[in-house]
Amino acid sequence: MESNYQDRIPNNVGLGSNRTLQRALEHWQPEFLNWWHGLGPSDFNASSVYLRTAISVDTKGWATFDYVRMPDYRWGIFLAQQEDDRRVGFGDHFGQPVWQQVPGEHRSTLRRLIVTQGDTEPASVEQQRLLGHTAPSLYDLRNLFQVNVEEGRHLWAMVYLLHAYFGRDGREEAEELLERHSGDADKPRILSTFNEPISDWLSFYMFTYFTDRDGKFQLKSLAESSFDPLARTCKFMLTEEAHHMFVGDTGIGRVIKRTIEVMKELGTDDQIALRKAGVIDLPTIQKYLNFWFSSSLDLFGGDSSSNAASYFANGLKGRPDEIKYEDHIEAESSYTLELPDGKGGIREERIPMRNAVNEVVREAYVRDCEKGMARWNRHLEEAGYPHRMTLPSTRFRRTVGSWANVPTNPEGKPISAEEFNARQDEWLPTSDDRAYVHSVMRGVFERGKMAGWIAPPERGINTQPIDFEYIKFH
Ligand code: BYC
Ligand code: FE
Ligand code: FE
Repeated sequence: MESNYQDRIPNNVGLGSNRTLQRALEHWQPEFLNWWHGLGPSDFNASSVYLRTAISVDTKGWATFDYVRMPDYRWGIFLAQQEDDRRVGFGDHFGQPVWQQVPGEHRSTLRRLIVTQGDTEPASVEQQRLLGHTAPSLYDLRNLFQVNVEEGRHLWAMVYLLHAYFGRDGREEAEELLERHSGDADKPRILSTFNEPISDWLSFYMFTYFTDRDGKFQLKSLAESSFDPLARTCKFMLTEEAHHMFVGDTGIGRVIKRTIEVMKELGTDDQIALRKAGVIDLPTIQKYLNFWFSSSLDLFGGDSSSNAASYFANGLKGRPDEIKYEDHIEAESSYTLELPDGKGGIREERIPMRNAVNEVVREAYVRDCEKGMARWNRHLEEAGYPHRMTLPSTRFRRTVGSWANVPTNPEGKPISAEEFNARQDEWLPTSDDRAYVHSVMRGVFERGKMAGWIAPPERGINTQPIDFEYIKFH
């Protein structure tokens, strides 16, 4: 299908030839813009931002860079190219042709998966809406807004599916995606992490590293779906996701790098001295990491899940990179879970592999998270410091699954609730830590200047220099 960039809603789905759908989406568009103005980035809507925009899906030319006012961003509907003769890749229908329409018996389940995915996208924009005021540089401010407009586009992607394939129910769900709000007492966002405030840039980098990475794994799982339009939508979304995780990965790396520089200058790792010098000490960074990693682990769902088993059996949602697995049916296979034994120890239990899909995906996620650790720890090693950043155990501070509300230490050893309460200030950000981190967050809006708590990036965006005018204020 041709990309049509001139339409009011840029798309490669032939929207112009489906008047009913086009009209429905054109009706939703002002509601989206209304939401953007009310709950999107605060105050910077008149500024020109050096942004990339998706204009087509071919590998070379999908993005163009230009100055754009965010409300004028061309939020479009783009699906990856349809594969010829694509077949169901896993589960009970393995090998059958994929579906171009929603099978009646899977309608409500698919709708729920799409709504859950769609709900996270505007949620993250809401969570990040005030961060612009405290951006450490124009480069970072631009990256924040790039992430925000693309999460807005991801919402469009899910809303397109709801409108195009789910009739009136779908249209109602699309409205509700703009009615639930992050942290709202009455109508919160669906998944836990998306109701946590992101009120400082250290949290933003942790979120883009850990939570956008959940996005990567969930999108990869949905990209395997037998419902082909969903698979193609998610495949294209993944190309945008890489930059979001890059922002987190390099952001955390730059914070650590700056702290090391000041540790060297001062010849100390003393927290009080480092805080006096305006940088974020390593134990505080580790606490933020513990918080966002453990929260993001919950997003994979229960470790033993009959939902996950039926998604897999029915071909609705698979495993990332399904092709790498030997057995695509998994009807006979099993998986060993480590569970709390209720007496302060750990016991093993074998469960059917299909019920363990959430856990299998979570494991792959943890391995992916470790890559950043290795990069950040290289900075520490090269600087000659023994300190290392570590991922806490997947049992630590969980609120979903078998380990939910089982107190453990960061190494995953079950401990008493008293011990957890007594020691949690060593493991998770305290109100003092948060107050300190907030105190160093002050907007730096001069070209090429960088806040004192973070090192400059190694290079700019799209081969531009680091001191490029990434934002023009008006
Ligand atoms: N918070 O059977 P279970 C992204 C619910 S991030 C609250 O284990 P299942 C992005 C669960 O819904 C990717 N509730 O669940 C990143 C279920 O509810 P019901 C988002 C939770 O279904 C950054 C119940 O607990 N995409 O794109 O196997 C910026 C039983 O659980 C939570 C998706 O999530 C939680 N953390 O797995 C922007 C993909 N966890 O049925 C964007 C779509 C579980 O009892 N969603 N529950 O009412 C799914 O595939 C699944 O819904 C889940 C849960 C993987 C989330
Ligand atoms: Fe997204
Ligand atoms: Fe993202």
